[in-house]
Amino acid sequence: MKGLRVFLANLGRHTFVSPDSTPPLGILSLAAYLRSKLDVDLLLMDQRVENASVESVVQRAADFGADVVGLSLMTYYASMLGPVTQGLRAALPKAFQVLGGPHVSACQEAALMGNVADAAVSGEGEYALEQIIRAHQARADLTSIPGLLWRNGEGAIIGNPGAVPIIEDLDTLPFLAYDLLDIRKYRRVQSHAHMPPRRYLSFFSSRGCPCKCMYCHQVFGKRFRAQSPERVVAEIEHHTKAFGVNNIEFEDDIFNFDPKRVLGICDLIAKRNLKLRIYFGNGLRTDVLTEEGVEALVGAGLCFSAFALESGSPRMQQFMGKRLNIDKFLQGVRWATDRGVFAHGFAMLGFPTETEEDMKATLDVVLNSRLHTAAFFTVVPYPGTELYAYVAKHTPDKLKGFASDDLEFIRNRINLSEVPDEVLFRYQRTGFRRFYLNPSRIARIVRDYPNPCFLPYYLPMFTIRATKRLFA
Ligand code: B12
Ligand code: SF4
Repeated sequence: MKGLRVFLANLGRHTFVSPDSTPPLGILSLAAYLRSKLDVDLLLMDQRVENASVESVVQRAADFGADVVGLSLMTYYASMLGPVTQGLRAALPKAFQVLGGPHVSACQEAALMGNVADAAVSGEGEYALEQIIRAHQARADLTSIPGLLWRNGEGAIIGNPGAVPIIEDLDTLPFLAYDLLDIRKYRRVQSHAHMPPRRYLSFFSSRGCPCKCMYCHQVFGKRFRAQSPERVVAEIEHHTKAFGVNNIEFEDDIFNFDPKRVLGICDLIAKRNLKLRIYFGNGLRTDVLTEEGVEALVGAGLCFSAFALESGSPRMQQFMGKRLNIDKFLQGVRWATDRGVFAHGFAMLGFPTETEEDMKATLDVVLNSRLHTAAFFTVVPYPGTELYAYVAKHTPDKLKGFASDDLEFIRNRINLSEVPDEVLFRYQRTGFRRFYLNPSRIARIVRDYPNPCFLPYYLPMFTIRATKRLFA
């Protein structure tokens, strides 16, 4: 195979409401894998970090002369698929267009509706994309690629039997193709860790999460698979040295699921004297966190972590399937903050069946915790989740006029709970206000914020959060 041109784009925009942008680990992993297996020329584009228009995406692919275009996206950006794929079809009529990422995993064959892409891959894309490219090059048909969704000559959407194969041994994956990305662009925008702009790299060291939260998409399945400490640290060392960066963020769903692995990673970071500053934008799970693990992570450079409580009501914990032990949550946050880690909390209000008492319990836990910052979200049902199926079955009227592929989606004010709208949104406003307008919390933010010299940059962000929904 020679000279095939593969253009991979992460679709998205960063907006005032969602200002964060992180390196697109999906296409970075696909690119690394493809070049280890095939002789291909690769061009990567992150529309989100560039805030580029649909026309720019098409133009970039056309200028490159792409033979294969891979588009990665969340459902949030699905309304872009029609214009992007039609634009690509007009500019590059022969290019094979394939969709992937969380949107396809959540929406399956529906991801191919309303656009002209040729195929879509649900779940992990490495093996499947390799096979698609090989088939495209050999002009072979696509019927033998397990689990592939594709459009036949008559335009019908076909789902091949079987499942898209997953990578069993994540140590076999080549290092992320960071050399194909201009990482300087990411220091100009907010990262997932809600820290001021700075030079950093993101990593994803495990796939699959055995937990059963009803609002989650579970892109990587239920079985936890992880890279070994040696593989994780070798990749970190390679990239941080190559780019002269010491800030790293992990995006894993449940990084600390295996406490021994955590200790192994920290031990190697210490032995290699990597002098890292480590951030968990997506969080550490508190019911499998150990004090020894926190101690080791702090020794390895941990300075920021998110902690997802979601609800302070034990009844809601059972209902939503998260089943977090609330005392362990508070203890985990304390272990971290006692050692100087800056802690950000996630809370959700407004689950189906949720009462005012449940909401009060959530506010009580968050307000009385040692978290430095927190976000109170209202619950939104995303298609493809168990939560969405529950709402569609029990209260279908609540889904009327609700478009999850809309860029304004995040502003949707849906109320799935038992309480009237004004009560739900009052709890959200009160949560933000009481949390942030607390002098001792403000003092702790100032004391513990990683990189204190950046605090002045943080003030506008803090003000936005402190006043969020305050006047709505
Ligand atoms: C980092 C992250 C973000 C970043 C941005 C990510 C980005 N680069 O664009 C930020 C913090 C901005 C973010 C925001 C949100 N996020 Co987010 N985020 C993540 C997180 C934690 C990690 C993503 C990642 O790096 N994964 C690792 C890589 C390797 O996986 P991957 O990208 O999925 O790629 C693999 C496959 O999907 C596939 N693949 C990917 N692309 C392609 C392309 C082709 C052509 C092919 C064939 C295959 C393929 O192959 C890859 C390798 O196997 C995921 C959780 C998760 N488990 O992935 C949630 C996740 C993607 N987010 C999610 C959600 C819901 C959101 C929000 C809407 C949350 C909210 N309510 O605010 C917002 C969106 C707001 C907005 N304005 O965009 C959902 C997406 C659900 C969906 N249906 O789209 C996820 C899956 C979380 C979950 N478990 O429910 N997020
Ligand atoms: S712990 Fe996180 S990744 Fe796992 S099911 Fe719950 S929300 Fe999803």
